[in-house]
Amino acid sequence: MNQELLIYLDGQIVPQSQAKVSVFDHGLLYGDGVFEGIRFYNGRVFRLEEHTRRIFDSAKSILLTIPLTPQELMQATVDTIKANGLKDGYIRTVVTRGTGPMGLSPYKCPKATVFIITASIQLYPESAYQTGLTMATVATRRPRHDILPPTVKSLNYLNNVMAKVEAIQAGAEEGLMLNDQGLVAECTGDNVFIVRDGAVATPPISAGALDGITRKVVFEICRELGIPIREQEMTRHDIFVADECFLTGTAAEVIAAVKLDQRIIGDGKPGAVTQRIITKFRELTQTTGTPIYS
Ligand code: PXG
Repeated sequence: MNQELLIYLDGQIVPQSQAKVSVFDHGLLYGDGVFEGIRFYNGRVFRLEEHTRRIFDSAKSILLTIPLTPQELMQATVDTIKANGLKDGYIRTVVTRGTGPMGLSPYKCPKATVFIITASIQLYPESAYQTGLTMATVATRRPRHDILPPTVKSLNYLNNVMAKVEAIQAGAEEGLMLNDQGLVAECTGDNVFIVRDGAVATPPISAGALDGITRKVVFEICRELGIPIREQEMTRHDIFVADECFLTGTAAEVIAAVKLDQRIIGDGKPGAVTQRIITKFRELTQTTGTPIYS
């Protein structure tokens, strides 16, 4: 029998079967809320401060008050992992607008709902890291900043979900998303990078990418390894003709992408620069982060 997970819900740690939110919660009724996906490795939460900062930034952008300080939210996160006795896994922190009457107005929702799920995570099989992923460009575009800001990690993920559906229907593992200009923005839940002539490039946030935490870590790694890295506007063509391509995200970590729309990228295998970055990334995840059991 599966042991019940313990969940943080509005200040208490409760068994999964009791972790319920109202059908009147505006997070459910309108997708009105924000979230984070975080990982912990080897007893340490990876980049907890950065994820916490980002959820507070997302909340500020949508005028949502998180009823905890950043410090309290970080403590609640660590406490939830501890309660479950986990060493490696995934965290989903969600802050919704809370319960209120029908109607869009958030001003009638007196208090945000906060919950934190910590669970073990099904990784991509190691073989996916050895062979790389295939991608298809999807018809669904990343929304403009004046439509649904792609920088806000909100509960409104239908754009990404539909893009993922298209990618799967096209027989690919990931969907490449363009912005309204036809420039590369990102994938459905990952940032995208290319390598050409030894230099790494990724689209700017303004192109419709989430300001990914893993993306930031890759900038740090490249600077440390002396690999040139820059933000650059990018078209599908730039990916077709790249020497290497890789994706970054909390769930996917750093993973090569070897095909886009039936064009083989480079020699069709994870490239040397990608491999160096993956090695360094794994070292960081295993040795740095906020200790859970100290
Ligand atoms: N772009 C989008 C649209 C994302 O949702 C990333 C890029 C990568 O950002 P980070 O900060 O994780 O490097 C994300 C992150 C899931 C899941 O359950 C999705 C994400 C993170 C964790 C889990 O599919 N998205």
